Amino acid sequence: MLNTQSLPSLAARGISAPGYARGGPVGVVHLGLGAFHRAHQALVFDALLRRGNARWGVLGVAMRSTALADALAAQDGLYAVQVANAAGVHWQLSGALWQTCVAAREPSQVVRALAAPSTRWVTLTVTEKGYGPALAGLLVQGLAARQAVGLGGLTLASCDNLAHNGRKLQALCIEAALAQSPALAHWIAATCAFPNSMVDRIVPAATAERLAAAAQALGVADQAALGTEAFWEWVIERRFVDADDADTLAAVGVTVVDDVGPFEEAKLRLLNGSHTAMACIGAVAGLPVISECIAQPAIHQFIHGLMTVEVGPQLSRPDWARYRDALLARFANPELRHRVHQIATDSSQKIPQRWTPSVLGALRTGQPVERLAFAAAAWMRYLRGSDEQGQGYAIHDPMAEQLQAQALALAHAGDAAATVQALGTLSAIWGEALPQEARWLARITHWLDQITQLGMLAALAQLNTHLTPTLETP
Ligand code: CS2
Repeated sequence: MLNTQSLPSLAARGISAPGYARGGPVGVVHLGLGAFHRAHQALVFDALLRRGNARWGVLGVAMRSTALADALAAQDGLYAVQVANAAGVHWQLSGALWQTCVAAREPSQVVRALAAPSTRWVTLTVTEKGYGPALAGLLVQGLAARQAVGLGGLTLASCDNLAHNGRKLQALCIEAALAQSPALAHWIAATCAFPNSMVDRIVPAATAERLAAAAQALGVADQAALGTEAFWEWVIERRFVDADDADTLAAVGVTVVDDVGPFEEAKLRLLNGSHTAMACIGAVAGLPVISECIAQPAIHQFIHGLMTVEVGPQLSRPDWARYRDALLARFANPELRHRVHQIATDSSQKIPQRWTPSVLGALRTGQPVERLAFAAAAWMRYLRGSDEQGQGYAIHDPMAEQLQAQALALAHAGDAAATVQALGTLSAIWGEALPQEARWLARITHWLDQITQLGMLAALAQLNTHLTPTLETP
């Protein structure tokens, strides 16, 4: 099994070991030990540590699940990441995780770490649904302990796919602190920094195949191995407790800006918006992974049109067309095997960031919404819980029970308009204004009918023929 003892043999295989001392007091507490953090921020911290900056060792906190935290602990926090793009594949070892624990099992360890003098940063990847009172309670307990012993504040960087993620986290913490003591809330507002940040790297959940490839490449088993693409981007707002962190992070490739807004908007709506659309389409059509979706000419044309005609023109990121082209290539990466069902998980929490603002913007400016309506219809079809080959699948979503019951009841009645009336008017997903837009609801109904009658890909081909790019491309 991979651990500190394996490092010399890995070096012999051309995999460079972290050449720095590991295991001192950590500088970063990270909440949410999923694949994304381990293949993104943790590798940035590993790069800083490799440059001799010992302040970026991480305590990796799993919120609930114990298996991964324990597997990592047994491996001394070491794990390998397979990085793949058209140029080739290589393995990289991360030494940034110095300790791991589980918030639900060892909450006091998390609070102690938050209140430790060495801790300077908190990063979070707790997913959209994680931003609730439990998270705020944990953070505020740690911050209160810092205040009580006279320590300074922390930089708390949300790395979740939420618009204005730093501001949301700040509001959540200050609200929770206010319930305890106005002085604490004031202290947090005055001493802690909550930068907005946009993080981007496609990191699928690990598979048995990936773990087998890791064992082969490393010569030892690695239960925490991952695969990812070569591309990564971290754009973070210049808002740190220690202003010097801006240069430190920039030196290893992080982009520090005054306003993350244009980057996060483009990423959520182009990358994540396309992802959720392909996830629903692919799940219903029986296409298991994103690279197989985008390899279908009808889906490629649809996603290109969605980004070019309906989403891109609204964005303020100036180079969005270049970002779009890069995305089409990234989606096609055959090594990633990014499962559509993984991306379709929690769609009710994702659509409000990924689609709703684009629909509203397009309606406001008189742009077409045909492809967005198709995506919404694909999601409603997806919620029935079985694909076009009759294969059933589970819907993993905090609203699953309600959503699936509605999708199924109405599907049996064969009434697309009633389905759209039920699922297209949920304000938690679509806001207050969209459920009033009769034209929008009518287009979803049209496509849901077509998908039901013709099948997903045939309906998509029909949409593509009707929306010829020459008429629409600006
Ligand atoms: C994906 C994201 O699972 C999902 O919802 O859309 O995890 C996506 O891969 C990342 O945000 C890419 O940066």
